[in-house]
Amino acid sequence: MKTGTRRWQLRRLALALLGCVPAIGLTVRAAPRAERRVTLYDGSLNTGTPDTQGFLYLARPQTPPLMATQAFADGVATLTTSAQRGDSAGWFGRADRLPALDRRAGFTVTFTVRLDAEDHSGSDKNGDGIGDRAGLSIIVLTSDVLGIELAFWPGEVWAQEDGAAEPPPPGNTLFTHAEGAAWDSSAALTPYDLRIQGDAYALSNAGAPILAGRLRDYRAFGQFPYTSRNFLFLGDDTTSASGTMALSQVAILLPDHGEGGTPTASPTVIPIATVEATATVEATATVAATATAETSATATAAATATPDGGGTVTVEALYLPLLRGGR
Ligand SMILES: [Ca+2]
Repeated sequence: MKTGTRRWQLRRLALALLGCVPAIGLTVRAAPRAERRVTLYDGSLNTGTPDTQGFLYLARPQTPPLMATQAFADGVATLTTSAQRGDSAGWFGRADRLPALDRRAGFTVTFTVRLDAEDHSGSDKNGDGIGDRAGLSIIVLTSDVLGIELAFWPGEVWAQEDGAAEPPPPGNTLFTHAEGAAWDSSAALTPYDLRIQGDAYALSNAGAPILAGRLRDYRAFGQFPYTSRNFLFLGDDTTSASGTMALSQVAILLPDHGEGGTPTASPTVIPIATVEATATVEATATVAATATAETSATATAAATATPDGGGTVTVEALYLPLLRGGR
């Protein structure tokens, strides 16, 4: 290779790495990783709340009547449980829209949220003086069930610990405050990237790291959703905290193997232990004849949630097992 050619190529490589020119034609280059984007919610489409796109909205009161609400205006969806702490409510990624969340291949959940209010006072479950619940949480569970639940407070984002059981006794660690980082989640609608790769997660904002740690195994909880595969939730999943959040987009970025923008439907497997609570539903005719009870339950959730064009549906048999009732 002529020296001049090599010099030109090195210069081009440097520019390519800086993003100034395409890296085409180089013998050595940082190959751009093909990525596909599965959009689950894009508020700018102005269709309404996330349950008009890739999510289900489910809510339940600890003590009726339910006061949690979702709303939509100007491209932004809002969800509030602030009126009644015992209410749980949130958006569940639809099983027929979620791609397989393969942690070995790696994927990124990108979401844009703002925390407008949050109260977790009195939520210390293990007596260490630190609250263990949050009014806004995101749960991501991969195709082999390992995953991460991140909790948002106005000044901190932190991870839920796993373990064999919940406290008490105080030595139990399941669903207690684990690693956290100071972070202002209330200042503005903020885009987050939650990268899942191998055994680890990493949360960042515009490339700046916020929090990272190991993936957790929450299966000791023993029921939906923590024993599910390919699961995504945003909202308030506890009766021990409340919050108000704004959400404008959610998408999943994953390696492109030629699927294009249409995700492959991946069944969400809910263990038998949770099926009994949801098996009374009636929409099994809408799923394949070979559907298992757990698939029926998921499909029914979708079918039941939109009978009247988007109104809030609170079907006891449906939502009862979906959140951490009584916690
Ligand atoms: Ca709550």
